Amino acid sequence: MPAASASGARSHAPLPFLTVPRSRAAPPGATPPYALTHASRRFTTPPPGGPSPAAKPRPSAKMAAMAAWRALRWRLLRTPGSGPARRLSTAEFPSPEEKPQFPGASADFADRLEFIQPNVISGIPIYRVMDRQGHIVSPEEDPQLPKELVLKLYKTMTLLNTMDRILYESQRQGRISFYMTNYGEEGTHVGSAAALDDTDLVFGQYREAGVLMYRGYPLDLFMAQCYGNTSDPGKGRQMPVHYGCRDRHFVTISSPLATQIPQAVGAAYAIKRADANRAVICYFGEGAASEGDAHAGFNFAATLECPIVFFCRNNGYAISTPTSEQYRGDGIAARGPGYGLLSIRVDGNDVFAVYNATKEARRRAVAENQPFLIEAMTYRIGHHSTSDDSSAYRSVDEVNYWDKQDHPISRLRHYMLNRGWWDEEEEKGWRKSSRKMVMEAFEQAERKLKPNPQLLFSDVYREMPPHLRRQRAALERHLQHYGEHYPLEHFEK
Ligand SMILES: Cc1ncc(C[n+]2csc(CCOP(=O)(O)OP(=O)(O)O)c2C)c(N)n1
Ligand SMILES: [Mg+2]
Repeated sequence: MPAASASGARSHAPLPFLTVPRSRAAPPGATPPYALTHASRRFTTPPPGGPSPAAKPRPSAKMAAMAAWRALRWRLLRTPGSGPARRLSTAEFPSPEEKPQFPGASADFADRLEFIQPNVISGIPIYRVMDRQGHIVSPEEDPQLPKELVLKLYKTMTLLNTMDRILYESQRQGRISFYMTNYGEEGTHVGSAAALDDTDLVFGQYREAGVLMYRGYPLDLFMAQCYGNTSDPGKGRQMPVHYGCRDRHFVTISSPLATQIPQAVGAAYAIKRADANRAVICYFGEGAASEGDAHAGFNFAATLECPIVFFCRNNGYAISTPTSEQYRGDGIAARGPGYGLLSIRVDGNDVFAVYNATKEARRRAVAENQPFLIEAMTYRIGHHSTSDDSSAYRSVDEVNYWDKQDHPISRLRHYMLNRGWWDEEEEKGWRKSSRKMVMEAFEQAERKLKPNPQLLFSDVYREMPPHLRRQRAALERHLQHYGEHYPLEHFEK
């Protein structure tokens, strides 16, 4: 049984990450191991102490050149930073004539024409800790989190759900311009956020509000951002849900898909160079994983050996495109080994499975400077955004299944009820008080003024360039002439 510490952390049995070989190091103290014998024209390991002078063959010029090349190559491969990460050993390549020597692959020759099946890695299992009724499946995987922490997970997940309902409705009533709900994906946010250190740097896509909420971002600021009011740190210049918070190490969301991936890798590389004992976590949807930036990010993270956890939320859809039309391989986890990433697939609706996988990936990413890929399987219960109507491309029955039978919040609630940590009364009380908190923040945000429109032009350049000054003056003139057509009374003067 794993031991639980006071903080709730525990020592893990190794999780089933799909492994990829890192440097296959030569044995310590190894010397260029090849000696040429005349008879076989094969390279063999010299006996300890080296071959006797009498036994030494007289190599031809060509063979001597080959031997010299081998020795040089061996030295190069043993020099850190030179050549591929792979190291050759005599055991692997006893015969240069029969074994491939290409620097780009570690493989044998094949003498039959055979194409590799696309799904060599297929049906990657989905790691889980809890079943749908909230029972722990195998006790050795139970993270044994203390009650207070489990309550925090549950309260964050449900608070996020309540905030989503209210902001979604307020968009429908025309009070805010846009919104994206997180319904059904609360377990991926909160399970992963709980497994991170507070100073680990988060790069999100846009559907990870629960990560920021878990870090204590106040409801007032969520609302201020969505309303674009004077309390919004972004001064109303971003669409709703584009949160960001320097103090909580959460990089501001940007809409173009996957741009966060190479940025996150760059940040992880900087962290590695600073030896900062921190990790970067980069969230993205399975749809964003089809972007070129995802490839670039994965490959740079692997080759530069960066302390980063790639966290893919595979929620079944990229707007209206189902996963069945997005890829032909086995999801996103199957891509990991191809890039050299340690990879795992988890049940994203099982908050403990997400927690365990992220905790271990984060620990090893920092300790070993290597990137990890987690594919969290989940389901987007809401429409993609308020600009989408998902009834056009999926059935109500499909959505109902996830909402009623496989929801991360009800699974955790079952667990808490099973343990006697929660009851119906507490549930009712919490639902009521959390709704009140959200409503208060919402009403306050709505009452506040919007930022002065002139702020549209600031904060990009230290000194405003002439073209922006001209545009700012043009806006001012426009509002002087036509101001009565705008709700200027709602804007700060
Ligand atoms: C580069 C780019 N292309 C297209 C879009 C439009 N777009 C916004 S979200 C989205 C779907 C993304 O799906 P996924 O990554 O699976 O995330 P999910 O919405 O499912 O959480 C698309 C195509 C965009 N924002 N950026
Ligand atoms: Mg998706």
